[in-house]
Amino acid sequence: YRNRYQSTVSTPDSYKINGLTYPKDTYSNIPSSILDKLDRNLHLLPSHPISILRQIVEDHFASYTPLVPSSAVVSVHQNFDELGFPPDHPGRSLTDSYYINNEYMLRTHTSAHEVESYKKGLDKWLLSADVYRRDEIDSSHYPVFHQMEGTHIWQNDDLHTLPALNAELEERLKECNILIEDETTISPSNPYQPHHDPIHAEQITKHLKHSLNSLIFRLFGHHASKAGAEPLRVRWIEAYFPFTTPSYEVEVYWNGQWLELLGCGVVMQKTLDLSGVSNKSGWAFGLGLERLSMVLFSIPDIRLFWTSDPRFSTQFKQGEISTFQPYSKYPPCYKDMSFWLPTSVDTSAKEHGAAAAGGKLPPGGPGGEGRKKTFHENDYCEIVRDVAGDLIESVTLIDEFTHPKTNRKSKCYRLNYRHMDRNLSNEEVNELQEQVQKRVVQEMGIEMR
Ligand code: FA5
Ligand code: MG
Repeated sequence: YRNRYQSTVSTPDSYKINGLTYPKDTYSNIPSSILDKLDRNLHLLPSHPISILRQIVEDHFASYTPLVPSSAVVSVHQNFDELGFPPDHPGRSLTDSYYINNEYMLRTHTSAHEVESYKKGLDKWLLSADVYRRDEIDSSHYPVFHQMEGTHIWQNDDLHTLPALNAELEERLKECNILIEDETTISPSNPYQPHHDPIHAEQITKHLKHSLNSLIFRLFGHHASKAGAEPLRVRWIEAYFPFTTPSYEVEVYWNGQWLELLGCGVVMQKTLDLSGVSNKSGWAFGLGLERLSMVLFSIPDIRLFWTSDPRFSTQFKQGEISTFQPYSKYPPCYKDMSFWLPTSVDTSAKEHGAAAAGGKLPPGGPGGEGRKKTFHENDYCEIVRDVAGDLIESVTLIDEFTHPKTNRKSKCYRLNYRHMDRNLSNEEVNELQEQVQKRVVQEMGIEMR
């Protein structure tokens, strides 16, 4: 899948992305392993599962305009400020997001394009793109993934004409062995917006739920045909986003646990005002294409989307949801790593709070000391990824300990390595583990036990 030329270049002083040069500063925190992904565009490769799913969703919402933004670089303003993220929101932190510099970043969600898309005057649109987040490591999390944003807004004067939609779909879902659980309510913690007529807000919410439930029907409707299959459980839960209220998330029960597929809600008036469409209201959703593909195509590990093994890529056909036939799964190899955290810090207070407040530097500076002194799991995981690439399957905290006398804290992580396409030798894994050790000692100021 690799493109013939690499349009992304990192020098010590700047990033060159899509022909534009961005000077680096103390915010810059994008490793080359992430920059390499900027040219991949899995969502645009015709017979890649991510793209197959994108096309099916676009078919389903046939009257919505499909949009594809040209670059993953957005301003911090677009990604956070325009959407009403408060200055101390943890998502802004350098431990959670990839910054080009203090003004630009790799988008963390497709919602970063909401305002510019409403500004185009479109009332119904879908937008698919790669998004970037520093995150934990396991089979359903990857630092690059793909989202699809969908919205539908109406002139306020037209809202009374919204059709009542739900009854028949519920029946059809039941016939297909799909159980939709929804116990969400409107409450002070998940309210309608004050300027909305509650009747209209309820209609928009119903239209949103209907639209997404009918997408679920379209995608999972074949479920019933599998004789004796357990019902597919889908649930709506209340959520919070700074740019919607009421807000919801949809989860599906898969492989013994609830897997979050999407977030959504009724668009905040402030966002619409900023977009020059104050006279409109409506809904928006953002769905994780990998998560949904994993369930639909039975893809067990999120890293498989990035493999160039033809045994993966030749299995899928445009327009078709097929069951992934695993080629033999190679054995995992795990290694534990125990270390003392740097002594001078209180990790608990900073774990989710080292935010880049209002576009200003967090205390201690993002790249230098502040980072060395405060242990954050995302920093640890990123070094692991940087060394091991897709050979790392999961990183799990298995033990924590505070020395009763010295008060020093230690952590033990289990690093589970597995190659998707072949066996890994013990020597290879030892070498990776040693490299990780060396780098975390150097870069994070921790001490091996
Ligand atoms: C958002 O990103 C919101 N922008 C969604 C939204 C849009 C809400 C419009 C309201 C209106 P969230 O952070 O929950 O929300 O991510 C949305 C989806 O992306 C998740 O439900 C999940 O399916 C997927 N996702 C999140 N993190 C990862 C990850 N590390 N790897 C793979 N998929 C992920
Ligand atoms: Mg979420």
